[in-house]
Amino acid sequence: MSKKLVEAMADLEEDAVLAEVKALKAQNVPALDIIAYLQEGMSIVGKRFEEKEYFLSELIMSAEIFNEASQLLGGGMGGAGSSKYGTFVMGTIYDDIHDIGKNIVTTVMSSNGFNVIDLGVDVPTAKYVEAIKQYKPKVIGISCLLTTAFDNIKECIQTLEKEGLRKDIKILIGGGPVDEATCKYVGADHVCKNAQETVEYSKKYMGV
Ligand code: B12
Repeated sequence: MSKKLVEAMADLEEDAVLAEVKALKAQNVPALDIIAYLQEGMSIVGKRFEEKEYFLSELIMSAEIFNEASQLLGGGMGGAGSSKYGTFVMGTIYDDIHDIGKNIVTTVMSSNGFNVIDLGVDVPTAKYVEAIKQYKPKVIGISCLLTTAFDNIKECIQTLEKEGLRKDIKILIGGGPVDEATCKYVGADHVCKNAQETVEYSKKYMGV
């Protein structure tokens, strides 16, 4: 556990974060472990924002530092792998523009051999419907960081059911505040806490 990296991320100490990421990388610490430390630091940023110790400017800064740090990891998270498994359609639900976690998951899924279709952020239900008809994915992912957007996921999944598109696909959800109760509430199949879990679940489901 790199307490130093978690704390530097939480305190928004950009230089210290980048130096620690470089040091961990030099020690061959796996990129996904480094991401997990950064993610933990980001949860502390979130808590401080909730407690009004941080404001929107700090949230924006945290996103910039996180993105810079993950660029240092670059190839470590895997580049575009050859797609030997099924298709995975991924997006952030409408009204939500958080995309750091979504981008990590799509990068890691792609480098693990899935054909990834990234629909971006603030994705309306119609775009999921269109993508499922066009790409026929086996698994779809919906990212959501805002509790106020949980009902949007529910609406999206209900629409997929009405359109007859739900039965052959598994729907994964993820993002900071999403948990088992959310999963049940919105009618998804599974909640994943990180990218590796998403890869493992998808491989298992697709019989890989
Ligand atoms: C950075 C950040 C921002 C940045 C986002 C930049 C960007 N490009 O994404 C900016 C500044 C834009 C932002 C804006 C806002 N934010 Co904000 N933000 C955060 C923060 C601090 C970190 C999120 C993050 O990137 N974490 C790091 C990544 C790596 O983790 P992750 O997203 O959880 O992803 C991992 C897993 O969850 C999983 N995963 C993620 N998605 C998926 C999807 C699938 C399918 C699967 C399988 C797995 C998976 O894999 C990922 C990798 O391990 C969180 C705090 C938190 N605890 O999450 C608040 C937080 C999410 N934000 C919050 C709020 C309130 C807002 C604003 C409303 C603030 C405002 N007043 O304007 C706006 C909303 C804008 C909008 N309409 O979306 C609240 C939400 C509270 C709530 N109850 O809903 C939080 C929780 C902070 C807090 N504690 O108050 N935010």
